[in-house]
Amino acid sequence: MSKKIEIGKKVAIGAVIATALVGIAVSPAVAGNQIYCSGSWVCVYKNSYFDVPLGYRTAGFSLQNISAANDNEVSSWENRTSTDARWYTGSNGSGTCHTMARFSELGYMNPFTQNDQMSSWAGNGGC
Ligand SMILES: [Ca+2]
Repeated sequence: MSKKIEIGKKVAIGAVIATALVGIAVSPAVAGNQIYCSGSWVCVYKNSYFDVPLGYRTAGFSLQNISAANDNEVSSWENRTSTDARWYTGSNGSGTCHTMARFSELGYMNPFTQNDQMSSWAGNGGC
């Protein structure tokens, strides 16, 4: 009798773990670099898949240029704010604009049109 109860418990625990794993798989908004980008921020990284943080801003920040040291270096980003953000290939909002939608991320920026091309960004809306 007691063995049957034990087996039942193990099955129940297994089901809980399986449910948790499925939950992680279908929640891309909580991926990214949760250690660095731990607040309601827009975060950018030097390498793909949220490696080597370069900086972060809170929601709604005004248009600004990327620092000279990090200009044309960003290779992935995440927007953990509830506001759309955007970035430009040129300084001062010039060049091509790309939206960084609220609660989204891009671990691998297009190597031909986006990677290492970010020169300015803003957190007060999309393109
Ligand atoms: Ca880079």
